[in-house]
Amino acid sequence: MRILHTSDWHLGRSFHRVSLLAAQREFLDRLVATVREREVDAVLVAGDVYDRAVPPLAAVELFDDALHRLAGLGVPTVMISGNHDSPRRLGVGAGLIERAGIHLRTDPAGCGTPVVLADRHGDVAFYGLPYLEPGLVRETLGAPAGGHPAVLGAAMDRVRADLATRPPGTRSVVLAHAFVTGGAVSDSERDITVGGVASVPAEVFDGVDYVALGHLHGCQTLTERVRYSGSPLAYSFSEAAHRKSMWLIELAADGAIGAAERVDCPVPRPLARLRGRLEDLLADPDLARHETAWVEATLTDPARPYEPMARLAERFPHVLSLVFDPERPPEDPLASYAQRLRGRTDREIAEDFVAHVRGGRGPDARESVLLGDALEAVRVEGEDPR
Ligand SMILES: [Mn+2]
Repeated sequence: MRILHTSDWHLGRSFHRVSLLAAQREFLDRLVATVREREVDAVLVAGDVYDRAVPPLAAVELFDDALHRLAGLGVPTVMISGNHDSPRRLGVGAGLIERAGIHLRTDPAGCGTPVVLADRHGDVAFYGLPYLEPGLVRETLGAPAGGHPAVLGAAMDRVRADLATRPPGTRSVVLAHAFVTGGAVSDSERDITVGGVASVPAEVFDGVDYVALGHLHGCQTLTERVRYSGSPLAYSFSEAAHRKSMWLIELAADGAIGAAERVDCPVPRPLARLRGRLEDLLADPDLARHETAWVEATLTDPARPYEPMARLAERFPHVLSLVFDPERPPEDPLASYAQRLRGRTDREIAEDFVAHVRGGRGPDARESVLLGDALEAVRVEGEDPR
């Protein structure tokens, strides 16, 4: 069975101030063409269909168009909600859409109920595990604890229990939206840390033939059977070196991965991260190849130059982002604010702030828990507004 695995469309997202709607439409054209030309048997979309819980109308219309085109191909599609989607909003109409062969799984209670497709070698059971927000789904899944490993483990127990009741030789595929340990992050994923832990070990998925992951935006292979497709477009400058693609997976008769091929996504415009003094960036002939790129420039001038954005735009008309990182002597105490925050969690920054305003006395254990709860509440609210 030939499977096309994609995720993290983030329909409606823009790149700095540029709308990506046309680029997202072009990606969907490539998806549809690939399904047709490569005779794909099943399409998998592993979450983050939309960028926001309440997406803009143009994004909803683009999704509607994608659904019609996928249904028109007559190729079954399995989709799950990601941490950026509102599962309840995305799930509206799922019962009706199912009749068109598009299986949209947004309810954690359905984790153990697969979509069963068949080829000449027998059945393949597809289990769609929507993004599982521990605090919201722990009870539903009867998980023994509240973190990501416990709730995803409980969902996978349901998958394995259902699989055990199926005819021997039934192949299995899981779709999940999670941060699996060992995966590489970029700047455009929203943090899902709960109780200090964001990731789950890959072993949580033991017992199934293929795991189609979403959440991390770089295409990556954790094991032969556990892969991220990554997002179809770069959503931050940290992805400048990514090659954006979909996985075309050949699931063999015995459940082995017969072949795994990367199908490239269209690139609307390359990205470039430039660094140096303004006058050098404007003069360096080596940078000519970036003149048509979307540019992030980090200026290292010791003093902030006059109107840097306008001057950069004369050479790089698609410059979108400007960062100041002035060169200073190594022992200079005036290291920039951004430098001091780099690589630190929101919680560490908040705890330092408390220490700063209280003359060096940081939060005690109780206050620290309160801070953690408050940060988590804000995060969950942002994901699932009622
Ligand atoms: Mn995402």
